[in-house]
Amino acid sequence: MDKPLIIECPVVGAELTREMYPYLPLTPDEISSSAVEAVEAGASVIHLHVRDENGNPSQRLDIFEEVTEKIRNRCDCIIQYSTGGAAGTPIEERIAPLKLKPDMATLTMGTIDLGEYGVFENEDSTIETIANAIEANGVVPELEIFDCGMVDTAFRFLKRKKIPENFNVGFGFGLKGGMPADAQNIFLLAQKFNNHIWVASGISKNHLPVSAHAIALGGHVRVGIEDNIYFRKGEYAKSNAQLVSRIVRISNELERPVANVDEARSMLKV
Ligand code: KMH
Ligand code: ZN
Repeated sequence: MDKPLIIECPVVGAELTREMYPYLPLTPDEISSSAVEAVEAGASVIHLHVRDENGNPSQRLDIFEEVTEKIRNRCDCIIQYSTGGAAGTPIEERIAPLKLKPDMATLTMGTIDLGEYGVFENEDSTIETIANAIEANGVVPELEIFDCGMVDTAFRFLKRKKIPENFNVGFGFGLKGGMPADAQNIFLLAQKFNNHIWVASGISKNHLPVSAHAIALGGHVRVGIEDNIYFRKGEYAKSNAQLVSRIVRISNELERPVANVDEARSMLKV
């Protein structure tokens, strides 16, 4: 396949702690360095969460600004802010960093019960508020789909023209409380969104099979510590770059080129 593979890297997320994963980047220097290494390894999109001085998840604009600047000073890449934050983050905080006008931002298409991490609430009114803030700031959304009900919500919003015209789609397979990472689910969603750029992530042990399917089917891959902390069973990944490098190798073996940042920009229209 000739279509270049976009690799998206979620470098830190909101849920992990150092106790759960010893190499977790937490400070602005650590998060930005991990992002730059991931870009050097082949990622073109960085999905960004930030942490406060205590290592807790935060949607503070000043920290997003600091981390973004530190990344931009060292490399060119597409930066996608999280508008999810952590489960329970108030809506005003979730949309606050959009004022910085990142290239992209996430827009989750429904509620999901993440078990011990809490209920990540996205009722219709929340989705609409975030979609409006994304549009008002000229940001490109990635519609996040974690279960099949969210497909219905996405199409309802699209039909009502509540989503900016230019968007891409992110599928998360194998989240606790979400859709299983079965091949038929990947095929189903790939077909549903075959007119759009779709990026698939297999959570934790689902990472490799989901990524291989996405590469083969003409989709794109999200790979990083937010979604999977293991390189192989029982062995932590040392870094985001280590995980990204493996996807680059697999894609090369499958004779699919990896997109550079300029190619990803033109494919995503950001
Ligand atoms: N941390 C999850 C509750 C996003 O970044 O938009 C939400 C999340 C999705 O990570
Ligand atoms: Zn996230």
